[in-house]
Amino acid sequence: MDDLHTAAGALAAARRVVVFTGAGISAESGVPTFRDALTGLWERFDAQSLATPQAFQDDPDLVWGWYEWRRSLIQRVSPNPGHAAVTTIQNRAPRTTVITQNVDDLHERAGSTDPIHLHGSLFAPRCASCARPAEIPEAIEPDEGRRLPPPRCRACAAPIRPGVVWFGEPLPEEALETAVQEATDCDLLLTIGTSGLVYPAAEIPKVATMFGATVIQINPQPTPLDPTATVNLHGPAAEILPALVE
Ligand code: BJW
Ligand code: ZN
Repeated sequence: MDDLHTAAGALAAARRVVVFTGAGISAESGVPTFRDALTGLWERFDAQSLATPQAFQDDPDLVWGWYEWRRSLIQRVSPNPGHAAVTTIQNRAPRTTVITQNVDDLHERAGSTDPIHLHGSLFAPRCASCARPAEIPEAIEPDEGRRLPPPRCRACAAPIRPGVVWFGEPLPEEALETAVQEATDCDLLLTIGTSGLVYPAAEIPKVATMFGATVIQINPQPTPLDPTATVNLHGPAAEILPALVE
C-alpha cells in the first residue's frame, strides 16, 4: 500500500486534526523559506543578526526595512493549492486546528478559520516600548535590505516593531497553550513544510506522537521530525496536499 493512500485513509478517518505548518507551505506561493539553500532569506542576510531583539535595538532601520520588504512581498503573492487543501481538511473535519509558524496571512486568505500564529504576524506591528498596537503602514516596495526608519508610537513616541517572535522571546502564551492542548487531544497531526529546528514549536508534532496520534509529515527533504512521523510523504506541499484530499 503506498504511503499517500495510507495517509489519505488515516486523514479521512480522523475526527480531531491538527495541521502544523512552516515556511515550506508558502514556498510555492513565492515566499522564500528561512533555511533553504537557494531561496532562503537567511542565505542572503544573516538571520541571527536580523531576527533578534538586539538587532532591532542596534539597527532599527535595517530590521524594520527587512520586515517591510517581506510584508510587501507577501501582499503581492497568493495562497497556493496547499493552503486551499488545508481549508478543505478544516471544512471536512470541523474539529481541525491550523497551527502555523508562519508570519504571513496565506492560511487566512485561503479561507482557514482562526489559524494559531505561534511566531506572530507581519500584520500586527506594535510599540516596542508600551506594546500598544500600531497601524499597518501603507505597503511599499522596498529594495532588499533597504533601511527604513520605523514609525513612532502615538502614545509614547518609541519605535514601532514588527509583531513577530524573535529568538530569545517567549511565544504568545495563549497560542502556545492552545497548540499544545490541541496536539495532545488530536487523532492525527499533519506537519507540513517545517525544518523542525526551532523550539518550542518543534515540540508540537512530538507531543502528538507521544499522546498516540498518527503523524503525517509532508516535506521534500528529510527533517529531524522524520522519526516522529508515522508516514513521511516526500514532495512539495502544493502537490501532495491536494492529492491527499482528492
Ligand atoms: C517545503 C517546500 C515545499 C521547502 N513544500 N516543504 C531548545 C533547544 C535548542 C534551542 C532552543 C530550545 N528552546 C529554545 C531555543 C532557542 C530558540 C531556538 O529554537 N533555537 C534553535 C534555532 C536552536 N528558540 C527561541 O528563541 C524561541 N523562544 C524561546 O524559546 O523563548 C524562551 C523564553 C521563555 C520565557 C522568556 C523568554 C524566553 C523563539 C523562536 C522564534 C522563532 N522566530 C522565527 C522568526 C520569526 C520572525 C520572522 O519571520 O522573521 O520564526 S525563526 C524562523 O524559524 C521563523 C520560523 O517560523 C521558524 C521555523 O522555520 P520553518 O518554518 O521550519 O522554516 P525553514 O526555512 O527552517 O524550513 C522550511 C522547510 O520547508 C524545509 O524543511 C524545506 O525542506 C521545506 N520545504 N519547500 C513543503 N514546496
Ligand atoms: Zn508606545
